[in-house]
Formats: sequence, C-alpha cells, structure tokens
Amino acid sequence: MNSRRKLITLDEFTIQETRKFPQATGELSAILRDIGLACKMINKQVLKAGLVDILGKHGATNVQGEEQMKLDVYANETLIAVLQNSSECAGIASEENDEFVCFEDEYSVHSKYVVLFDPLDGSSNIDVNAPIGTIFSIYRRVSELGKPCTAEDFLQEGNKLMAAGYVIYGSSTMMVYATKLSVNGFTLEPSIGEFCLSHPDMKCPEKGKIYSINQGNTSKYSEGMKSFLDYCMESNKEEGRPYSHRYIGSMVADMHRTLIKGGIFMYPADKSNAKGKLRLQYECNPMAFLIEAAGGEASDGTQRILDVQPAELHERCPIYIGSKNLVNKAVAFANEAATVA
Ligand code: P6P
Repeated sequence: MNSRRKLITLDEFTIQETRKFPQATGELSAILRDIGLACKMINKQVLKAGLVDILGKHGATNVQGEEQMKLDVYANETLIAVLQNSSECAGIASEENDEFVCFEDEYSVHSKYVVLFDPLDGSSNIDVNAPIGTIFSIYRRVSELGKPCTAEDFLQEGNKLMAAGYVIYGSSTMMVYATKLSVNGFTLEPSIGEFCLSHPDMKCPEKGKIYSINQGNTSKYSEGMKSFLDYCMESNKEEGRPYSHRYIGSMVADMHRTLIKGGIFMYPADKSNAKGKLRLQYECNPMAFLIEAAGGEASDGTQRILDVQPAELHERCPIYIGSKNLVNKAVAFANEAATVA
C-alpha cells in the first residue's frame, strides 16, 4: 500500500476549491497562483540575500548586466510584472508605490479583481536573518469592467475582501491565505518548486497566553495600554499569568506565530503616532480578514478593523489582533482608561 500522503499543490487546491462553487470562473484562483509564482521568485532572491557580499553588492550589475536591486524593489517589481501578465488583475496598489497602478492593456481592463500588497514587509530584518514576508489583499473591483480601475477599487473596507494572506520567508517558505470559508497553509517544497498543502483549515486558538508588542514604546502608550501590559505581566496562577512576551519586529512572523499558537499582536496608537505605524490596506486589513476567518478577532481599539472605511491608500491603523480573549481584554483596558480619563 502506498503510504505516501498525496501532496496537494496550491494549484490543485485552488482548482478543487473552485469546483465547490459552480458559478466560479477560476479567476480568483488564477490570481492566487500568480501571487504564488511571484513569491517563489522573490523567495529565490531572499535566500541569496546573505550572499550578496559574495555575489556583488546591491547596486552592482550582475552577469546579465542587470542592476542589482534592493530586495524590496525586486519584490515589488516582480509582483507587478507577474500580475500585469496574469490578465486576471485590473491593477495593483503597493506599499512601495505612492499611487495605485492601472493595467490598461485590452485584457486587464476586463479583469474583475485588484490586488494590494506589501511586497517585502520587515525587510530591515534581512540583515539579521529574521523572517520577512509578502502580505496581499484581493478585492473584486467596484469600477466599470472594460475601463481602467479607479481609486475607489483600492479604498474598499476590509469586509469586502475576496481573499487575503501572506507568504513568510522563514525557516521554511509558506503561503497562508484566507477566503471567507477557511484559512489554509502551503509549504514550499523546493525539490519540485511547488507550494504544497501542509496546514489545512487553520484556526487561531480562542485563548492565548502570548502578547506581542514593541514594549520599548510603553512610555508613549495610553494609560489603558500600560494597564493592559501590567495585566499581562501580573502573576496570577489561576489565569495563567504572567503571559509570555514575544516580538520579532516583522509583522508576518509575529502574525504567523499568533495564528498558530494564539495570543495577541499589537501595534497601538501612541503619543507620536496617532494611528500607530502599520498600514490599513495592505498590512492590517489582510491580517484582520485572515485572523477572523481563522476564528480570531482584529480591532483598531474602537471598532472591527474590517469595518474601517479607508480614506487614503497609505493610511495607518492601530491594531490589536489575535485570540478573542486577549483582543477583547486589550480593547476593554484601552477603552476603560479612555472613559476614566
Ligand atoms: P517597530 C517592519 O518594519 C514593520 O513594518 C512590521 O513588519 C513590524 O511589525 C513593525 O514594522 C515593527 O515596527 O517600530 O517595532 O520596529
């Protein structure tokens, strides 16, 4: 008997998922496969990053005479090129581009979807070999098919997302993406160059005991936030406190741990950043969509992140995200102090 479990590739999985919806056209699946292709190309360069000094400094020219690109520029240009060739995507918005980019060729103007992404989040961690990632959001466009996409396509609330996820370039390279139905994780099998289903139907533990925040900013936090951190550090054997503190400083890595082990990741507003640091449209919303699909919660401190109406493409948003018990507790502390103040 063949004891080998059949590997299910990302392509096979997305096709199987499409079959569950007779009316589905497979375009969304095609975009997911295209993002997977782009991220495999990015992964190849990320793996070489440590060798750049041997292979030639960034900014040098390689054997093809091509300018050696900074990794985040390479990641951005690769995602744009692959999605432009996909003919399933009408345009993109990126953390690296001030404005959204319309694909105006005769095929792309008829495409139903737009994609927003942070091409290489946490890239400052490359030098210390910490995990980094690509974060993506996929919306059905609201502008007229057959014409170029418009700004409104990229300013939709997160609750309108069709799919969202990330690729983490870590000890292994994984793609994790969510639709409204489920969250599934795919590990890159380098020997065949395919993302293979390794974490089906992922769920965020309802109760967590890990809190993740840049504690160095504590002096700038609200009194409520400081009280919540004191609560996390307080000894209470019955409630399993003190909780453990983990912070990698790379959102994709901190979120991947939170999804799998439970806990809470926070980047709150503080005295110098009224809306925190992380971007709503291509960091907070995709992670909020994914964590809710996995049974967790995501708040900006006053409302569900997915219900925030974006006003600007690159606007920031405070984020409390992860296990329900900790998100609700953190928001309660933040609001209690606000009412007392
Ligand atoms: P800080 C990386 O620069 C990033 O955008 C996220 O990936 C990460 O969660 C956050 O910033 C870390 O910010 O201020 O703690 O270094």
